[in-house]
Amino acid sequence: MSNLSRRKLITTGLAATAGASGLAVAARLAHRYGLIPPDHGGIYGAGETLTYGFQRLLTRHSMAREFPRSQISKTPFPNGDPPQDEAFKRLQARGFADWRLAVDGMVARPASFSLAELKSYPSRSQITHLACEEGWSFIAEWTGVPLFHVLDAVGVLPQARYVVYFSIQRDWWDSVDMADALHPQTLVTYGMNGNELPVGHGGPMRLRIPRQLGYKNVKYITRLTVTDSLKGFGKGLGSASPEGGYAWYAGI
Ligand SMILES: Nc1nc2c(c(=O)[nH]1)N[C@H]1C(S)=C(S)[C@@H](COP(=O)(O)O)O[C@H]1N2
Ligand SMILES: [Mo]
Repeated sequence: MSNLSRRKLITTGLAATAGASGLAVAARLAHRYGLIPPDHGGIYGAGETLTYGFQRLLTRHSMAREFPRSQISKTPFPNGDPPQDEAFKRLQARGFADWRLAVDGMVARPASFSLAELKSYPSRSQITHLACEEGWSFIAEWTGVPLFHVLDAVGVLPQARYVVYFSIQRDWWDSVDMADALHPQTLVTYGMNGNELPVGHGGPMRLRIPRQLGYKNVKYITRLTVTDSLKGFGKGLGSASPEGGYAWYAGI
């Protein structure tokens, strides 16, 4: 494939998946994280900046496979029990109307989002595979807001390098680098197979990151922190998982 047609394919493919508003956001983020060619604003302009930024993201970390609807698993397997405490049950009884996703750290405008607010953002649905490190997996349709939209809403500062995410289950927290955080398939997910995300699968919201193993897909997320260093979190290994012997980076 010639460079030109490859570029066209990537740009149109992303336009189709991310949508026009997604591309505008991506252009801003590409600029912010240095994903811009040295000649930007020259003869190439904004379109070239976007292509370069996305090519860097894509070559570092390409798109996870998406499946046709016919491949959706009949019996998805929830791993682990949902939170059993009273606080969670009260939130659940009110349809998670009081659930908040707080976003703080290296951001211009720390904020906290309700489920309804996140649902009002542009959404993306994708049929992808969730693979547990223990050897089982399933395919489901996941719906949510791309994490890059949430990050754009709070204004990530230029020195940011990671996004740390925390669950209401205190043992579960993890982090990704900015390339994964801005990846178009990384979703704050609130829907599954056309319904609300079931509590067994992390409802009301979980991170879906289909290019990494199941355990990076933390359920019941309540807080995101943007940071330039992972040293101050837990044992400084970037996640609870390496503390138990699992890799921080679980790319597939
Ligand atoms: N909060 C929380 N997140 C979690 C887990 C968990 O027990 N609690 N299990 C992880 C593991 S090991 C896997 S494989 C996937 C399983 O996702 P599922 O329950 O939707 O099948 O969720 C991950 N995220
Ligand atoms: Mo897992």
